[in-house]
Amino acid sequence: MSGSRKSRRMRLNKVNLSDKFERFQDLWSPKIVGELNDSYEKLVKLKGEFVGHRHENEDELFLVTKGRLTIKLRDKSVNLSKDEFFIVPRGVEHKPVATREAQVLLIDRKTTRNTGEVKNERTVTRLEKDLEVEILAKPKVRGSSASDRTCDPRKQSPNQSL
Ligand code: NI
Repeated sequence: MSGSRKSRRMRLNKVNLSDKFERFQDLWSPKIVGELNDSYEKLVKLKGEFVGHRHENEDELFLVTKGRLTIKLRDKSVNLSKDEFFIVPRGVEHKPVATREAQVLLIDRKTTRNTGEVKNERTVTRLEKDLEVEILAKPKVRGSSASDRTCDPRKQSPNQSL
C-alpha cells in the first residue's frame, strides 16, 4: 500500500494544533494532519463566507480551535466558539461563515469534497496527500520558491485555490 510509510509516521507522532496552524496562512484550504480509519483530520483557516452546500452521504465535524464560526443551516444558525464542535449530518445544507479569521479542525470522510454537491472556484479537486507529508514532517518555510517545488514533487504551493 503506497500510504503505509506515511501512515506509520503519522501514528508515531503527536500533533500540536497550534504548531500546525502556524505553518500556513491561506484561507479555505484544508490541510491534512491526520488519518483515522476512513477519515481525514484537516486544519483550515476560515474568514468570510463559504458556499452553501451539502454532503449527501457524509457527516462533517467542525471543531473551532480559535475564533468563532457560524454554520448557517437552512432554518437556524449554529454559533461555535473555541473548543466547541458541531457535526453537520449528511444531507443537511450548511454554509460556514466567519466574520474574523477562525481556525477549525475538520473531520471528514476521505472522499468528502469540501464544497459538497457544488463545484466552483473553491472546490478542492485533488487530494492533499503530498501536502500532508509536508505539513506533518517538514517545517513550513514561508514563501518557499517555485524552484523548490519543481525540484521536489512532494512540495506544493500552500496557495492553491479551493
Ligand atoms: Ni461541508
